[in-house]
Amino acid sequence: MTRRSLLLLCSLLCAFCTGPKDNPGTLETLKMAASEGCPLFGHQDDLMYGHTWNVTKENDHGLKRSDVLSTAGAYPYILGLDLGGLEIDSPVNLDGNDFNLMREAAERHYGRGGIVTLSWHLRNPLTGGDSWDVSSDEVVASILPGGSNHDLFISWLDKVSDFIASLKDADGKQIPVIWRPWHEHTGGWFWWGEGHRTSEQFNALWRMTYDHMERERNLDGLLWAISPNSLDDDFESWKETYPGDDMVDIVGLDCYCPTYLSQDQALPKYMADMRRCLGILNGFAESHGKILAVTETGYEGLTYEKWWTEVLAPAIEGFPVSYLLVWRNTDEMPRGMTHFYAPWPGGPSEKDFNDFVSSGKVKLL
Ligand code: BMA
Repeated sequence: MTRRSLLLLCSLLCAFCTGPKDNPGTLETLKMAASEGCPLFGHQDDLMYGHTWNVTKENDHGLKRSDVLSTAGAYPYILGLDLGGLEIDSPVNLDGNDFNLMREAAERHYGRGGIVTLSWHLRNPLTGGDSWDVSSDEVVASILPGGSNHDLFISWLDKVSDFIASLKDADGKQIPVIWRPWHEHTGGWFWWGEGHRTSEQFNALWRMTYDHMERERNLDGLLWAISPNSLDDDFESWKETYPGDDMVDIVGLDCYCPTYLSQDQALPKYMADMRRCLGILNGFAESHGKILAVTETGYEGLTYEKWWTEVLAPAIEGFPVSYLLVWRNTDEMPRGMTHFYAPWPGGPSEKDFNDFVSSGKVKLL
């Protein structure tokens, strides 16, 4: 049998499955959390740095610290990490995390019983800029088969695949991960986003990524998460950029509390956006047999003390959300000490986060 007909046979077989399900343990944990109405709590870069500490800078292989742990006494269930920078052989990711320490963090977290999710803020393969470089609308076309950057991009996918394959459990087996490429594609800020390619090109991009990682590289245990961002109008249109049931396990929403509005306006808008978009995604997830998640959320700086119990909890109440992930806690943003989304000891929402956890409406590790 030729390689081409073998690939075709694999595609046909997969078309009869409801989705890529080679990660039963993690899948069942997520389904259970969704059915219990108690999402698993996630935090981006939780083990890598936090309020006034950073394992890369301190070369700390202990990997014990966590702002969530020091606030609430337990690690987050989900650890988010980002692979941006791996594609250009950088030793650190785009936020300065050493990739070897990231590997250790992923393995340590999995060893503790947690779940790892990976995103990828990759460079722009056409211009050499970053993910936010939207100066050309030809980037996706250039990496699809036949495009001038196709081979380069496949070499990038191989580097990411190598990293994922190198994540091992105590028995030397590759650990399962929630893989969330091409996130926030319904927004216009990333080169793969709305306005910078057609819907068909996006779906082809996803398929190419999926085929390469699953079929060429045979990576085990990937759960594929797609995560459109909330939109002010016509969120329903996100479905045009859904690649297909055979290539997605989790449909998640990226929805942030807007910082460009005053608090009085931002909090109600966030709650309304979350409920409206989750309602649409939930209907979709149910009819397609997929798991619902809030793949990114948060309120930068957490300046509203009761954000957890009075804003986030009611915003997701009643939806079968399997996990929710808040973004990173860093003091290294150019505009100052505001880029914090998880609680920290002494921070404004410390008590409220503990109330949120003890209410049983979210689960830590
Ligand atoms: C964004 C910001 C950036 C960061 C990127 C990838 O939302 O936090 O500072 O580089 O995520 O983590």
